[in-house]
Amino acid sequence: MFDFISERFSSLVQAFGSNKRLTEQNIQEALTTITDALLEADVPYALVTTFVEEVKQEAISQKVTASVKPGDQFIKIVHDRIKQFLGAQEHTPFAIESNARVMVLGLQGSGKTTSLAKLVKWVMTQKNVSQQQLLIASVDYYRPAAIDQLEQLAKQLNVAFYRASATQPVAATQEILAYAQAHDFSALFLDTAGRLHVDNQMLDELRSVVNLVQPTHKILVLDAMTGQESLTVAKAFNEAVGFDVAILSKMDSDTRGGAAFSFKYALKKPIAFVGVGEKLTDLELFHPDRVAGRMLDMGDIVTLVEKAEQCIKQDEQEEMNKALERGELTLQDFAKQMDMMQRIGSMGSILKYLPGMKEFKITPDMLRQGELEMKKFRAIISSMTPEERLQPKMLTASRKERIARGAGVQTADITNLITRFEETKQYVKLMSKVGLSKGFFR
Ligand SMILES: Nc1nc2c(ncn2[C@@H]2O[C@H](COP(=O)(O)OP(=O)(O)O)[C@@H](O)[C@H]2O)c(=O)[nH]1
Ligand SMILES: [Mg+2]
Repeated sequence: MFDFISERFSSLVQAFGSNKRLTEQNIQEALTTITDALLEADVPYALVTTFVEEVKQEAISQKVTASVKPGDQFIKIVHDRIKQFLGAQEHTPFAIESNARVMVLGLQGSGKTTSLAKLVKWVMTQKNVSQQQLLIASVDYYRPAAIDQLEQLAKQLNVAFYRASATQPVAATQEILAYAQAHDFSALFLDTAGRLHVDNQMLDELRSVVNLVQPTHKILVLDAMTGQESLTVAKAFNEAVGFDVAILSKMDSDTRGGAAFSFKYALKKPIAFVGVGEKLTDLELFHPDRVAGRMLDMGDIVTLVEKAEQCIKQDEQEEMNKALERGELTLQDFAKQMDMMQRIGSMGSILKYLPGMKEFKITPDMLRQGELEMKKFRAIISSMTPEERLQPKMLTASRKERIARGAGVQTADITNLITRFEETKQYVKLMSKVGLSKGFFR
């Protein structure tokens, strides 16, 4: 998510390895690195200067050079400053109370419709929320088929969807509100129309809809890929209709992270969530402290574990834990594990949450190889009979040939799978012996 910034910043962490002595010169060099990284990440110039000046002042005032572990302390100053720039100490709690009316605003293509659906999915994972009480609707009559897109998503979510018979935003809004009230829905999620650029007709339309709905949550959706430009867009929306929090979409793309870095400071409003993919589960709460850690390539295990919990059902997790504790992993479990991994995200996206990964220099090619291998393994296992999955020993040459044909791979791939599987099994056995295996991600 913050690859770009963290690639530059991780050199800082390395250069200031814990006991390194700080001099005026290497502090100045570090500040230059920070300046360059932020400018390249498309953070506005004035903001970069402010940030760097604050880091410098603090470094001087704390007499970093005299402390025991000056390197660590300097990195901590940078970390804390980033955290402060990104928002408060903690993330902004986001909750849907009863009688909530949630509206998303933003330009066309910014990710409003997708983010609205992701948000509903997220709300459904919260305690005290009954899925039956949620209603999804849209007043996007600008983009053809926009409402169909949302209806599809509502179906996937298995949440009620209402299509107004009017095709004019204000009349449709009235209908939707009446419907929500008549059927006792406790939360309404309303999608709105955008335009390619900020435009008065859109803002007028939004104002009238907002006046009618009196939303409890006005959420601005911004495309992180548009960099600095997104700050200008946010300001325009803020002046015209106002908003409470933002969702920054497409943080998984090769965005340089500048928009996320600058948002809170420039708009004085928090980012509540970031979108990290096209799937409905690809929405993360925005935690300034975790993000600061990621920018410095310190990893973000907490988010990874949360992601795993969201994508993997409790009973699946427990079943896997049991298999692991017994130390009796079968190929079936192995396939299941790969399947669980896949649901959390691609290998590349998972690695991004682990600390110090930049140092390993994992190339896109290595990731492709890994993904390919996993795909092959899954195909091979699904071409096996249930007995073969339980007892790989029975895989004779002729069976291997049959499976290879079925899975569209070479027999060597099957041998490779068995080797990997045996290694994993030995490892798991060892772990369960020393009592370390507490499951997949714990
Ligand atoms: N990779 C990625 N794509 C996204 C994300 N959010 C939205 N998109 C894609 O961006 C495009 C526009 O999204 P949509 O919700 O239709 O935008 P809207 O016009 O504002 O409603 C769609 O193809 C989405 O799949 C995200 O977080 N990551
Ligand atoms: Mg839309």
